[in-house]
Amino acid sequence: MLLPNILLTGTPGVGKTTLGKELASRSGLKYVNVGDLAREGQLYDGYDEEYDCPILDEDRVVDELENQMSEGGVIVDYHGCDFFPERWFHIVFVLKTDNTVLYKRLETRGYNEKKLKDNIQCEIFQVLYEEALTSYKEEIVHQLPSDKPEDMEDNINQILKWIEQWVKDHGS
Ligand code: DAT
Repeated sequence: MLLPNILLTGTPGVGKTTLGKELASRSGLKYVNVGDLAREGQLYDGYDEEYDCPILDEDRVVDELENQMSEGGVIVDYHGCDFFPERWFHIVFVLKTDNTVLYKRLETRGYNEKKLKDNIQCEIFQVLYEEALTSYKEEIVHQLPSDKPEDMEDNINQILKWIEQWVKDHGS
């Protein structure tokens, strides 16, 4: 059976991992966290001193994922989206969280002042939404609210319906 590939993107802390894992368990699609994949395979290209984190080797990430993406049925989670091949994704969801709510979530994570400020600005200026709009066809890019548990439930139900329809439309 043909299954769609879904991209979940947005500022760190908006709820991509929480939504992605729950969606995978309820849809049967496979969940891939690009941050974890990079860590496991050490898919890095240098170190960013300013942000105190390794720099993702985007080409190696793409190579690593190519086979399973061409098979379909993958949910990809990452706080960036401009380096994936456009053809990979059938739909793109950009999660969005109220600044005050996001600030509290990131504070709980123990982010330092600079990292907190940068991520909140990233959310205020809708950086990931803009990146998604310039990287994919506008009609496949959707913003989803991710402030409270009910939002996640609504998002999951909406995406499950979309998957069901996609499968019907694309035959078996
Ligand atoms: P991300 O993967 O985007 O970095 P996450 O899934 O790790 O984000 O979520 C960050 C925190 O926010 C985590 O403690 C779970 C919580 N969270 C996620 N989605 C939520 C929602 N819709 N309502 C309330 N809390 C949520």
